[in-house]
Amino acid sequence: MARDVSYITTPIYYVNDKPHIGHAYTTTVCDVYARFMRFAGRDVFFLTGTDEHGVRIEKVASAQGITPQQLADDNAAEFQRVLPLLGSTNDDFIRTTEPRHTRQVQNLVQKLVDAGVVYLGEFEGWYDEGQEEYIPQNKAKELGYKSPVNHKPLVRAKESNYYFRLSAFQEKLEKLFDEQQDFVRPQARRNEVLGRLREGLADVPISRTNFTWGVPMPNDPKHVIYVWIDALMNYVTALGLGEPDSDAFAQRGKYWPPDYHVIGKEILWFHAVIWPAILMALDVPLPRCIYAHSFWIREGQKMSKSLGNFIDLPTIQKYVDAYGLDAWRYYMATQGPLGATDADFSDKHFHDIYTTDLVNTVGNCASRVAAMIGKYFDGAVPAETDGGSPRRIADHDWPAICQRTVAESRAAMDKLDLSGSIGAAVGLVRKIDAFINLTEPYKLAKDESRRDELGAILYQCCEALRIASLLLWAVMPERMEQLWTSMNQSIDPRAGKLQALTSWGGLQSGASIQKLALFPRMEKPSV
Ligand code: ME8
Repeated sequence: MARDVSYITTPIYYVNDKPHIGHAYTTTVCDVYARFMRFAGRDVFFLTGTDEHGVRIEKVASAQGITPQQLADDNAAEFQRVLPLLGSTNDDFIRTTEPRHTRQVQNLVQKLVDAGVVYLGEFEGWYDEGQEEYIPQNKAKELGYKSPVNHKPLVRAKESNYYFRLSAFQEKLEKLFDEQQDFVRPQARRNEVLGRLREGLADVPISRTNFTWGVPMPNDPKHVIYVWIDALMNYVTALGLGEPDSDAFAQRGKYWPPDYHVIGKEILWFHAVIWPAILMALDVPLPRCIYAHSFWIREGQKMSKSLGNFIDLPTIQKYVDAYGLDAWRYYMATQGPLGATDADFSDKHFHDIYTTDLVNTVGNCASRVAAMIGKYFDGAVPAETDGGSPRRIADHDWPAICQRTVAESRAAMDKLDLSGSIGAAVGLVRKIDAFINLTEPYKLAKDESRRDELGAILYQCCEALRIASLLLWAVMPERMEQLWTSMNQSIDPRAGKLQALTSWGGLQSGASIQKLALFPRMEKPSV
């Protein structure tokens, strides 16, 4: 059912690390969706933030000789500084050390205690210190008692902990996966989670006593709430769901539940199993979809700090400086790993996509159309109509072609199929190019008796280009706004009028058009 509000979230990023392509990617995916949906008239809330608690942060801070709060403050500021550089239009930035968050986490955990789904128990098991995660006995054996992530030995740990009664949600979760086939996407990730779910669920410890950097357990402060529980709750605390009397809830409560929690595949279990169980226990509606993307790899190799091949912020900056922010966003959104397989980032691929799609297609079409209108009509958009209705030239029903493209682009974006949505718009630009090649306006221009036809062709090209540019705005806002300026179009995407603006005929004949170089041709990869 169509909703007039939308909520989309990134994972909240750990402050033990500096921003890199992984963070930039997830943020850009959410941003493109948020911008598109706002333009389409939805009231959107886009959330990102930082995950600041846990033993990992405590350790990194102590190694640097600073307090965990200092480390969190410095790195959260860095994440916040980077967001505008990526063109992010997030509506809030939540930090898990903020009182608004910690207060609500305590309220929510207390509710879980009151509901009988959190209890105090004793536990002994194999613990991965790097991931702060217990590994089940059979899995630990399979892994040779080593961390699957950093390959350090697992340690035998014993704790008196608060437990979340995850086992009580086995049936409900299976039913959820069954009834809501799209709850986890893509399909391959859903199948993996479902497979593991069917192996059976054990209760999970949700408190720790071996360190202090976290939210204290309500009424038992020697226990600190496990960082993952604290972190997952950011999605509801930002909207005030843990304080129903708050202003935050009055203003933002309407945004729940989210359309998408966009995450990386490595954190799917927490989001697809533990989080819905917590929400069920709290009697809060579930998200529409947990979308677990795959990873960027680089030149065919996994990115890692030890290989020194991580695409870090200075590298991202180099691409942005050389090709422009919009080209960076375009590459992220259309070539990224939203599907079930990893995506390879390479200099050459980046350059090729920039050249093929942006220089040779979008940029070239815009300058070609503007140049012809400049040359044959003194830069004023010619008239299309022939006795009141659009002319049909070379069997092209442009209003229908554009309408179909808009519907396709919109439907794909709704499914978070960014490359499908953007690809539909770029496909429209390709159709314009093909139409020019077919009708050869430069030849018609020599025949004065066919001037009306020439005018109609160029009107149709320009109008279809305007419609394509509206669909491309979410991914490439700066350049599309430049294009609108060159077409004398005053468009405010915040007004949410995408549908009305994309109806055929929005471009007035007589409007003056200027030629511009939207995407300058670049020599070989310059990064
Ligand atoms: O996991 N390619 O935080 P984090 C694509 N705090 N995306 C990547 C990537 C890559 N090579 N590497 C990382 C956390 N990512 C937790 C989340 S949410 C309640 C708590 C992305 O700083 C990916 O989206 O490690 C992943 O989920 C996120 O960066 C990890 O961020």
